[in-house]
Amino acid sequence: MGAQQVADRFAELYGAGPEGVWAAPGRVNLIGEHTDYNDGFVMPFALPHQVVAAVSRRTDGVLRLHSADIGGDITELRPDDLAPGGDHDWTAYPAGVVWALREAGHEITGADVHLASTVPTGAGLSSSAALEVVIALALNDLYGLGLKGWRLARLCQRAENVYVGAPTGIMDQTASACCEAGHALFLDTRDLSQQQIPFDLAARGLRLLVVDTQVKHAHSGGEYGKRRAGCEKGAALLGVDALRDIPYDGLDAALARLGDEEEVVRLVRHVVTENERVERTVALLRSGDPRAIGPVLTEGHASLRDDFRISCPELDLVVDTALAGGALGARMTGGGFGGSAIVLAEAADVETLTKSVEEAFAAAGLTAPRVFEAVPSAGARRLV
Ligand code: GAF
Repeated sequence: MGAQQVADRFAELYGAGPEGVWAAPGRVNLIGEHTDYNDGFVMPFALPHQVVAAVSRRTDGVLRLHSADIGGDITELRPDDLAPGGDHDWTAYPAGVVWALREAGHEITGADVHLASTVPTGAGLSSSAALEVVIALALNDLYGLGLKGWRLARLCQRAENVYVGAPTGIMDQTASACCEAGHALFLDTRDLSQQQIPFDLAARGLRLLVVDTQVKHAHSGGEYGKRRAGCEKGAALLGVDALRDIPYDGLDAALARLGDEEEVVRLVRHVVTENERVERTVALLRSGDPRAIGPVLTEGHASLRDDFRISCPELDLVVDTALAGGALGARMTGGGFGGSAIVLAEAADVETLTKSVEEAFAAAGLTAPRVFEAVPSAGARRLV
């Protein structure tokens, strides 16, 4: 989606060109799932798929929103009237960002916005975080708010948690705001410290495929919140601030203390082992051995499927088919209950693996999956 195209459509809709055009990407999480709201480690990278927004300021307390993907009329809102709760459509994400910025004391007197997105929605690739971040960045630049990186991400997370009502962590917004091309972002969600880890699979003859199962998911539904509440219960029972505080070598002792709290035991085991998998992945990439992360990804899938219980038959089918076809590793990515899986493979095997996953879906009578190669791309930025 070109910046010029989005700017031209903005001019048609609003009668004059925009003050600027911004972009924010979706993400794939390489490893570190459901660790972010436990103060743990995550390792996402940005996709080339992005939300592009043409934006101008207004001074009359009106917020006008239009999306090329949804079509229809311009939605007109008054920032003074915005309040959390209620039924939401896509406009809740940009409106939530305006609400969160104003709540934080920033004076936003209105805006005209036209958006176009190439991030698949409901596919576990953070289309909503990309939408929040692009609006926050545009308003930040236009209104001179001085917000950057994780500060911007925190405001977007607040929009999602409080205004939209989805109890998600900080990973997706930080990924969209802070990722760099050719790198994965090693993020400590406790202090939000970041390290950009070089992640150029193509140079090593490897590919990372994303397989969108087309099973739609949503985080405002109850299951995500239940897992989060279960993790918080585990931390409380173990007397720690967050499950991050349980060291990997203290896991057995911690589980023994949880006794017959079976569900909590499974959740705690996932989070503690997943944090260790992120650290192992970082170490392997640093030592220049990207092939060796394959089995770590696959272990992560087993933990999400068996302990965290957030996979689904379609995601398992992708993982099982890919591994049977010789993939180096595979796992679901994102919040779960549908969405996408990732497959690490030798470049030479990509065609055969893609075909075998497509055939497995057809044989099971499922909607055809969407398969594409994930190339670590740039984070949010101003285009024009
Ligand atoms: C979703 C959430 F938005 C993230 O915060 C994170 O918890 C993820 O699920 C699971 O790792 O994408």
